[in-house]
Amino acid sequence: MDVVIKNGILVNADGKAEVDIGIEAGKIAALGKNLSGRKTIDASGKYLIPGGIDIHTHLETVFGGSQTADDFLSGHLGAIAGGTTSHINFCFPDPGQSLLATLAHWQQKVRSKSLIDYGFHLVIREESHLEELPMLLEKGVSSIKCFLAYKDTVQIDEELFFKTVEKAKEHGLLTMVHAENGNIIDYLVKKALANHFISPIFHARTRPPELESQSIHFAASVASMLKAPLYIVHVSSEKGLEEIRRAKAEGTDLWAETCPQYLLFTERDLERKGHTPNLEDFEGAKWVCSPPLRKEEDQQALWEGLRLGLIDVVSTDHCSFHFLSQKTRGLSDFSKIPNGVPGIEERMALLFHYGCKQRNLPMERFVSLTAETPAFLFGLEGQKGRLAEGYDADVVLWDPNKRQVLSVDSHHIQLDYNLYEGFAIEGGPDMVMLRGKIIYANGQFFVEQGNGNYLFRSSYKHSLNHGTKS
Ligand code: DUC
Ligand code: ZN
Ligand code: ZN
Ligand code: ZN
Repeated sequence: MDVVIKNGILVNADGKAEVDIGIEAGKIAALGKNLSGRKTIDASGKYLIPGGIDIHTHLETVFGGSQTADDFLSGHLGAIAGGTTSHINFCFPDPGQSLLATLAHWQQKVRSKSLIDYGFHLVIREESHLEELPMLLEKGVSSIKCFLAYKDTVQIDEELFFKTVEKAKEHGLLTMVHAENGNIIDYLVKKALANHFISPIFHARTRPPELESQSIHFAASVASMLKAPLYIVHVSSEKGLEEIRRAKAEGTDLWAETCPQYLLFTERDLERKGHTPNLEDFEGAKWVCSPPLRKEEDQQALWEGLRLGLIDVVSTDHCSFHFLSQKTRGLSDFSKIPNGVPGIEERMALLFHYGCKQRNLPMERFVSLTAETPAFLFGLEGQKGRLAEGYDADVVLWDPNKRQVLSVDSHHIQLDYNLYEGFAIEGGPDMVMLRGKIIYANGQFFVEQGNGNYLFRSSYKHSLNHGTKS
């Protein structure tokens, strides 16, 4: 073996084991006792988990007219420092641009910067995109995304959504949906502004949870009618989760995601007072994302949903905008605050601390939510998301007792604030390995730009036929 990792507790979604990991040519070559190799790593007192997979990121993206603060390079630095070794980013076609041209453009953008492995979901914006769905699997793209919100920009109508889910199924693609009723949100926003309600809290007040649950209900009904698979991104509310529960109980092939911000903040954070001169009342803009942050009962319902398996994936929706130079575009109009929050760096540690440590979320479930189920759904089964023979040796040596105080002063992403500033948590990666190579250890990076591989993904059907999940 090239490398053997000894004395750790290996965790997969289906169990834990005290075994050595033997690595050869970037792959896991053996799991067992008393393996020997040219190099040995001691993992005493640590967990060995599969590298995190964040399947919901917006790096190097123009969204709502603003360029995200993080490009692929800074986003990947943050990802690595947090134990994430693969991600899938959204590619938005420009109006009139084809899906294949969009994909080529994004592959070009990331290539020279990448530190970790990356894939792309394509966003469906117009009817002409349907013609290209049969070509996507050949390009290694097994998922597409539809927006039912963001009127007049990326929102599509119900008819195009229906046709997309129908054709995606036919061609082995998984449809993802941002489920909020964009038409009614648009009306509520205009009405609020006409009444001079301009501050960040009105972002939440104009996007009530009913507009999420109604939209999830619609999307799930389409999936049910068509017997097609559907993935609901960033479920934020108890009402939304109720729709997930109902659809799953009826046997719809539906999968749901939530993100750390919905588990750890509430709409009260939109009313925070800050310390920045002249912007004291605008601090809450840092927490503006869509769907918006909700109430404590929603948080509790989401934690319960994680435990019960109603929520299948925790990803981030990492979409970072600087506070001073970007969020302030909405100083006198909350609807102009760029929508998005960071998370790619903190996702794993937050779920570990607030989930595993504070709420007894089993380690197996942590691994399922952060790596194995994302890999399974998004066509990486057999490659990533598990520590098993033949899989890529993406191994994180996770120290359950590592103390961290999250701060803008120590994060690796490129952003002028940290959403979790001052959070004192326990747990984090000591060492991160991507395809058998140590890329991060004890706070130091050992990786060069261009290191990442394009994730050529297969159809979700492949996972259903061969997968380890039932
Ligand atoms: N919501 C956000 O907050 N940012 C990016 C996209 C989205 O749907
Ligand atoms: Zn979204
Ligand atoms: Zn309903
Ligand atoms: Zn998103």
